[in-house]
Amino acid sequence: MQQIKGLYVITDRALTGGKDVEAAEQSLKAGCKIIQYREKERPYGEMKEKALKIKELCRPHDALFFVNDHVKLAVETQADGLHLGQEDVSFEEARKEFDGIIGLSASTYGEAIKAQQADYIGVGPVFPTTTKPKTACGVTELARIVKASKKPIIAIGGITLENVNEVMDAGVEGVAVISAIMNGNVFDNTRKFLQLVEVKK
Ligand code: TZP
Ligand code: MG
Repeated sequence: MQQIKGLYVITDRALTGGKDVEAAEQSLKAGCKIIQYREKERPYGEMKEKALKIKELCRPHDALFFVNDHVKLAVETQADGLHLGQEDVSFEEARKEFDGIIGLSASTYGEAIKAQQADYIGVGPVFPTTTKPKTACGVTELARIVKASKKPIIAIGGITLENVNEVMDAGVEGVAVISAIMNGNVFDNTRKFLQLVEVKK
């Protein structure tokens, strides 16, 4: 199983004015090696079409393609990975149908300890963020989770170019970013994040 580390970029249809596939392409061109297609509202057919496009874009860039929430979509697009939240189908149920990488979300120490069957754990929000209005755990708690976890931790939530060094210093394997990459010039934002994340890896 490929290691999940470094910069993990997540699409957002609203922030990109519906151009989430194009945004994914820009991020891949800038060097991002992990992309997650995150969509919670559109019809299945549209999601599948976009997911397949992003997956195809990943191939020449040797990047991993992840699907958020939807087990069926991950199976049918033969995604490299699937990411599940606390409210989604359980890891065990998903594993019966999907044999790729499975990541789980945790927002607290307790949730992270319970999620140790996952291939990696997405911990956050680390900082307050409008993308997911939930209590932020902070960097100190993040570092405590990293120490206790046997599985790689990917930090998420409110991560920006200004705080990414501090987050990496907590010992995480990588950082997942939505708004600080999807707002504005996706290519430039990705480049800037990679410059900071790569040296800390
Ligand atoms: N899970 C925890 S925080 C978060 C998710 C999906 C949102 C991250 O988005 P942003 O815009 O990078 O804060
Ligand atoms: Mg989810």
